[in-house]
Amino acid sequence: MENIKRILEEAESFVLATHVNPDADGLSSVLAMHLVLKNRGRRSLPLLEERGPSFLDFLHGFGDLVTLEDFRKDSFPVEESVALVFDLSEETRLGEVAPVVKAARERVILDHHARTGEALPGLRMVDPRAPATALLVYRLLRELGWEISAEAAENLYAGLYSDTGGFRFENTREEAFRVAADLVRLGARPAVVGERLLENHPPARFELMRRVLERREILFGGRGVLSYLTLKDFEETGARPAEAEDLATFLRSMRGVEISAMVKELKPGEVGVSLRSRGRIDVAELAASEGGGGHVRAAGFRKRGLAVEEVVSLVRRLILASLEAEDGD
Ligand SMILES: [Mn+2]
Repeated sequence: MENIKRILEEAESFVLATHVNPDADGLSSVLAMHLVLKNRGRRSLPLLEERGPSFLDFLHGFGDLVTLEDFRKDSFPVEESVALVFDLSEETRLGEVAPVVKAARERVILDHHARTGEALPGLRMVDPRAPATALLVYRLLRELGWEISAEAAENLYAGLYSDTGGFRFENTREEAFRVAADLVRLGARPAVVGERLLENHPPARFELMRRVLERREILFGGRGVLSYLTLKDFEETGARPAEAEDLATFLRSMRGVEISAMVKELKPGEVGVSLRSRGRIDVAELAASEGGGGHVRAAGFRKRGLAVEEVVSLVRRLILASLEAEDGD
């Protein structure tokens, strides 16, 4: 911690990065730190592989994000900078941004995931018990005694709110509420963040939901549920697969469901599967048996070279087998 504090206090310029397909926690951590650094007169480059997702465009500083495509190497002293990396520990999760992060003179990694792959080299502030990386950013800023503006506070609140599922997941402990209260005191607006995160879906998503509901298959007397989307669905609705991201969670929300699955055709020859459980069935184990991974309640895997219907059959068998096994316990 002392090393990390010293580096942050001494460095003049910073490259900020998060994982590919950034979520509210990763992006809010980047942008909160970016605003704080700017306020302190430091140079900060919040760098993304691609344009940030539009559903997060309410985060303060969103317009400062730089995509790799727009990044001009000669305009920023990367080799003299410190790279701050948020919400990931593995180099592969950085995607195309990895070479820039590795070119920095030092790296500081803030993360709350249990590491699975090869670690990105650098100083680490990692706490798998922390509900969000945004909370680690808050801890670090408090340790440094740096001012957190209302805008930075609202970003951090959005990350914390999102990764705790609106303060309802098991990772929500006392500290999450204490930090949230302090962020609100500093100027974060819960109603604004809640509305932007929960009630701001593109119309195309509702057409996807209609199709998902129409095709839902109830298994094992309502203890399992399964649905699917094809590339044609995404083409016809104009929605991207990212907009179907949490539909497996949506299916799990039906009373009595213990395990849910969404099968999505991502590109020709590639099908993704999202699995959700209420906790009695370990979907990380199920996903691992198919070469994927995740957590007990949320996991996934990908299949190449199989048609959507074939993957649907495979997932149906997996769900039925896991519910039968659980019945036998
Ligand atoms: Mn996170």
